Amino acid sequence: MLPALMNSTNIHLPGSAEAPAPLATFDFSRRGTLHGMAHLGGAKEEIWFAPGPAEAVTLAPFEGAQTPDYLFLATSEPCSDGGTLRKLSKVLYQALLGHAMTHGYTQPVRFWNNIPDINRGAGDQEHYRQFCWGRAEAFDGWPGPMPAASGTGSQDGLLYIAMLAASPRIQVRHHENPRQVSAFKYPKEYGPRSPSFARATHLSSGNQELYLLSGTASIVEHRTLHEGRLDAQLRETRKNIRALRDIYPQLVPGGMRCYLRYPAQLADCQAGLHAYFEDMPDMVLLQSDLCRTDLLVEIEGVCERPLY
Ligand code: 3EB
Repeated sequence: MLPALMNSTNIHLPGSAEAPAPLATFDFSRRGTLHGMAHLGGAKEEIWFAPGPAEAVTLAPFEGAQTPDYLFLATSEPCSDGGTLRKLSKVLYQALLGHAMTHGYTQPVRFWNNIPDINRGAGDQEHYRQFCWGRAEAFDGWPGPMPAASGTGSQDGLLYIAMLAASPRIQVRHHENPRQVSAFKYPKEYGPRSPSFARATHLSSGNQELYLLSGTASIVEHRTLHEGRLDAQLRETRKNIRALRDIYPQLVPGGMRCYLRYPAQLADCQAGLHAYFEDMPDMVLLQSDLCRTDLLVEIEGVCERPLY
């Protein structure tokens, strides 16, 4: 592969026949990357393209871009305690869902959440649980289905939330994982309100399609398996990803990300990725805390049509 191509993962959203335009860029070098050593032949940034034209959008406090088919909005807000996190998550999600509807992008298709000090706080005060509570309150008034998402940590005191939403022209299907209880049906032991997301979301338009996999970890039914064992968690995660991929067996992995909790486990993680994810050679590896303290690793990404 050409070195120039390896610095960036390009993801193509389905839509009209117009030429692709950049809709959203995730710059990993600015958000907790494990520097050069962490990359498995992967990329320093991930660029999402959609059929154009694209124009910049500001809907305070969100910034992003829109094309005829898609709206991308994101914001980073300082937030240091659990109670504020719950309120802020509710307000931001309500605003995002509102903007999507008002501007005609009536189908949210993916959220990305970076939660500051995600595991701080005891019991239901834990930041992740407070975030889930506020997010669930926002979805209480939402008639539509919940889309794919990832929920990972941030270390800079900022709550980052991004939304990708699609126009009614795009066909959107949400999927659950037969090996797992739906996150929105997790029992109360994981928090007062369960996480609001689908395991995967499939987009199609004409003969184009893209399959978005939520953050996927070593969870079977609703329990974390293989506590403290990175290799076994990676193997279980592969089984969960395989179960999602089996719904669209014609698609192959495109841009994939792997979040690793402990940088000291980098070499073990790379060995596991090579062993169990050999068909995902361009995976980006990022250090991040995860939503359950017993999770060591989480993988998300997209599946796309094979090039040939
Ligand atoms: C899980 O399966 C792992 O709260 O948005 C994965 C993807 C996870 C998304 C979220 C959380 C979220 O429960 C954690």
